[in-house]
Formats: sequence, structure tokens, C-alpha cells
Amino acid sequence: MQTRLKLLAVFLPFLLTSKMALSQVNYDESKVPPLHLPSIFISEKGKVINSKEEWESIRKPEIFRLFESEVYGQIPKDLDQVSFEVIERLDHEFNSIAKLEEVDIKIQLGDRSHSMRLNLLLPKETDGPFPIILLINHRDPEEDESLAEEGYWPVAELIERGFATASFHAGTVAPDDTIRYMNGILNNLYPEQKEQSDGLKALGAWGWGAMRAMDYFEQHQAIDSKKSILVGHSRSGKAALWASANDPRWAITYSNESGCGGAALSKRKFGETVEIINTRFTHWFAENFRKYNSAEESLPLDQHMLPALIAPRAVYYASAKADQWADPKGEYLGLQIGSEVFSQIYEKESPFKTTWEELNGPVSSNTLGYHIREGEHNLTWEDWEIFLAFAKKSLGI
Ligand code: GTR
Repeated sequence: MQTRLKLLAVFLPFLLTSKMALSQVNYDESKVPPLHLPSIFISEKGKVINSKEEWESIRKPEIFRLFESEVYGQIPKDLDQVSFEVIERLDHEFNSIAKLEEVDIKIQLGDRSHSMRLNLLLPKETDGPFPIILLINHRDPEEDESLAEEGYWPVAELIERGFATASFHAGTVAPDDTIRYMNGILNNLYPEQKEQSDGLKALGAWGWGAMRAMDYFEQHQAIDSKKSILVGHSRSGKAALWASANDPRWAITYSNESGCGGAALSKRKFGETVEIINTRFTHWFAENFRKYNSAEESLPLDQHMLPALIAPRAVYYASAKADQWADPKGEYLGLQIGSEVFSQIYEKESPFKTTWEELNGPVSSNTLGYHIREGEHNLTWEDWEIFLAFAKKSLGI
């Protein structure tokens, strides 16, 4: 009986959203409300931002704080010690081309501690230092027992192209579950965050995990951590963007089909909406984000401001044509409008000269890039191939 009640508690929000909100999902461009986006360049006090100094000292911190309090919640920065226990494994599927390090990253804060597992593969042929690609992985490990899932994390192809590559499972910092998400760093390190309406949730925790992986890369002799790429698909893409807004150590941030609450503009209300995502995934965003359920027009920010927080470091987005749930046009627009900070504040050329309708093939400069491919919601080898051409250009390799 108790289990039944528990199941009901888990599935009720889902059933309700499927009945109410899902029936109202909009896929019709003519029904998208006129876009009134908050300006990136006007401060809360009404000051027009003209220079790098004004951007970095006034507007950027304001926007960061808005995302922290209204959307994702805090990513706590306090920790006393990070240590690494490394096992070099020889018995793995890429043994002929790569060395595998299984790393237990132990984080201590006072008398609290948490350990997360990272898998790192390094090319065997030379000594490096290698550029590094980190993938945040939320997929069910039961479904894929091998180290890498073809296409999604194409280890052999990345190694053959001279990259080191690493991945950690989201569950090693916060389980992707509406109830169990606390059984990770929230309970073990930052329990006070649970009481706060802008407290850490699962997306922020996964972003925190990427930071700890970077702590490892930075002290690794065979890794060139200045040539670092953070990649996330879908929910992990949301986490990757927020992680990079918090941590300036990433040279390139790649969001693949991160959609609502990631790359896509919320105020378009196209595909997945704030209400749907907050109801189905109560453990992803800060509690404050729920204020905007069915009220996107009152959001004091939108997702075009997220790549702006990462500027002038490189940002790349990818979408898929059949992935309307993630609103490909809203993803492109978010980056196109956000790129104004790159061009106007940092004098980095924006490649997004065309409208969405005129877009014809991948577009990129050294700092910004976008592609949309045929097909469904997934991170595929085709996505990687197009992205890697950009990454090499951007990193100068
Ligand atoms: C969907 C969710 C999206 C996206 C996706 C995924 O169910 O609505 O926001 O994150 O999951 O992670 O694959």
C-alpha cells in the first residue's frame, strides 16, 4: 500500500501535466507570442551598458544572480579539499589506443565528504598534453554497460583525433530522480541548500560535478586544461551551460539540444514550457523557477542571457529538426541574440547574420557556432563531426 502511495506521489504530477499542460503544447509558429526579451545591455537601474568594464562589473553579475535565484539555484563554491584516487586500468575496450584512468574524486568540507567517479581516456600514442573533452552523462548506465555508447560518446573517434576524453555519470553527484536527487552532494555536502528557494538542485549539482572534473584536469600533466571542452546533451546540456557560466575554466561549451531551461528562449512558449518542465522534473531547477509556470512573460530574464554570461569564451549549440520539443528556432535565437555581448562588448565576430528561416547549413566563427541536422533528439556522430570541425578551429588545433 505504501509503495502504491509512493508511486502515486511520483506519477501524479506527470499524469496531471500530461493531461493539462501537454494538451496545450504549441508547435505552431504563428501562435508564438511577440517576443519581448529583457535587454542584455540595460542594467536594473536603467543604465545603458557600453563597455567591457560596465558589463563585467554591473550587468553580468546582475544577470548571473538572476539565473541563480530565479532559474537554476546556487552552485556552492565552498569546499576544503579535493583529492584524487586514480586506478589505471588495462582491461578495457579501448586498450589498443587509450589509457583509462578511473578517478575517485573526494571532496571534503569540514567533517562532511562526497566521492564522485570520473572515467578519463588518454591517447596512448604520445604523451600529450592533450585537449580535453568532458561529457556530462545522464543516460541510464544499465542500458549501456560499455564505457562508451556509440555516437553519444564516441571515445575511439575522439582519441584517434588526438583528444583526451572523460565522462562522469550525473548520478555520481545527484541521482536524476524527483525524490532520490538529494542522495548525493546535497545530503553529503550542502544540506543547508535544501531549505532555500534558490538552493542547489540536480542541474546545478551536475554542473558542480563538471567543476570537480576540471579540478582533476588542471593538475594532470597529460592534459592541456586551457583547451577544454564541456559537452552536454539535453538535460546535461542545460547543466553544461550553467556550469560554464559559473566556471571560467572551460574554453568551449557545447550544448546539444538542451531546449527548455537550456538553450531555448522560454518566452516563445514553443514545445516544452516552464510549467511542464517544472512539473515533470521537480528536482532540476530552483524552487523559484516555479513562479514562472504559465507566466513566462514575467520572467526577468531569458535564455539569450546565458551564453552572454559565458562570453568571450566559445559557445556552440546544436539542434535536430525533428526535436521540436526543444524548440530549435528558440535555441538559435537565444544564441544569436546572446552573441551581441560577444560582438559589442568583446569584439568577437558573430557568425549569426541570417534569420532562422534563411539558415542553410552550419554557421560558425572562431568563438560561436550552430548547426541543425535532420532527425530526432539525440547526440549523434554527425553532431560530433560538425562540432569537432568548429572545436579545432576555435582551439587552433
Ligand atoms: C525530456 C525533457 C527535456 C530534455 C530531455 C532529455 O523529457 O523534457 O527538457 O532535457 O528530457 O534530457 O533528454
